[in-house]
Amino acid sequence: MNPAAGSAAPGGSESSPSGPAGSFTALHGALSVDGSVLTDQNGDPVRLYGMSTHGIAWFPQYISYDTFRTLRDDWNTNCVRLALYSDEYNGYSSGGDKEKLTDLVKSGIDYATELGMYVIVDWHVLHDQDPNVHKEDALGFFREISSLYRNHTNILYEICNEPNGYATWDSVRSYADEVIPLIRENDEDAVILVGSPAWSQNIDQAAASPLEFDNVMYTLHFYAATHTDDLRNRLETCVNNGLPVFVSEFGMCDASGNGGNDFVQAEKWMELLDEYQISFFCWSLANKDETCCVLNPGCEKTSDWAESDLSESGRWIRERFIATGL
Ligand code: IDC
Repeated sequence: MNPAAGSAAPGGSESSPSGPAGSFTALHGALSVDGSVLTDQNGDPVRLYGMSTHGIAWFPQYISYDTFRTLRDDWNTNCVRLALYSDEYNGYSSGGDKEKLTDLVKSGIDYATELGMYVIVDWHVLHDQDPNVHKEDALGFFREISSLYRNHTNILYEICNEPNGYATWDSVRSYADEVIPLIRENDEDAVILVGSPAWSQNIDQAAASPLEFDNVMYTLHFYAATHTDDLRNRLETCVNNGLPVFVSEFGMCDASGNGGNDFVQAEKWMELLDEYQISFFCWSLANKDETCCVLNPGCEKTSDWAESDLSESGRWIRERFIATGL
């Protein structure tokens, strides 16, 4: 095996851990956080954007080379987020097949790597509310992935999607204080994304008491038909005060994932994200019958979609990705 290929990554072990020569990931390499800005291996600002999968236990069909190729070439995106629910139906810690789910994550990383895309490994805390509920599983999962892919420069670790309910910033912090050093034992420079209470809206609490680690960004999630000026103002204040913010999930509809899209508010969000060059990921890549999904219900294609395969959300966000440019 070519030692440059590094880890014993299954499936994609032939591809270089930083992606094919000339690819986006090969050009930008290992990322780091400089003040509030995500930067590439040359110290230049870099912006990641693309689609989030839906729960991979429910929609495994979109973990495919051709799906990601279409997202790269036809949707003009440079990164994919892999959403692994911890505690919804058949989640990693709630009855799902751990090995199968981990294999799906590995395949997703391998396809992204072969395509020269960055990839976010998202431990999708939601129903569990407090990430400490399944902390042991999270530690086991992140230990496995970060050790297998220790030489990859294209992985970002999102350690808790959306703490909510009774979860406090202190409980998130104590979770992060265990998970981050464990990932860093294997991959000392990996960029790590951290959520905050109230479904990753309370970034002001993180700003008031940031984690002690470097190369960390704080996620802010919005759903445009629900979250408007207040949350935008919070984002702006935090970034202006130097907080590194990363929008690892958003929707154009309301926070239930349904209801109508509000493209006026969504456009305001996009303008703000453009102004600060903040990374952004749309929820979600699936054909479920809900507004947030970018494929029409009934569309069975997993790649090379025609305009008519896309939902209203899909048509809008694809245009937005293309307009963003690389
Ligand atoms: C929603 C899905 C829906 C699923 C539900 C599970 O769209 O199909 O049944 O989760 O509880 C989030 C979450 C994300 C939600 C999404 C829409 O991160 O998992 O997905 N949302 O409700 N935060 C705000 C909205």
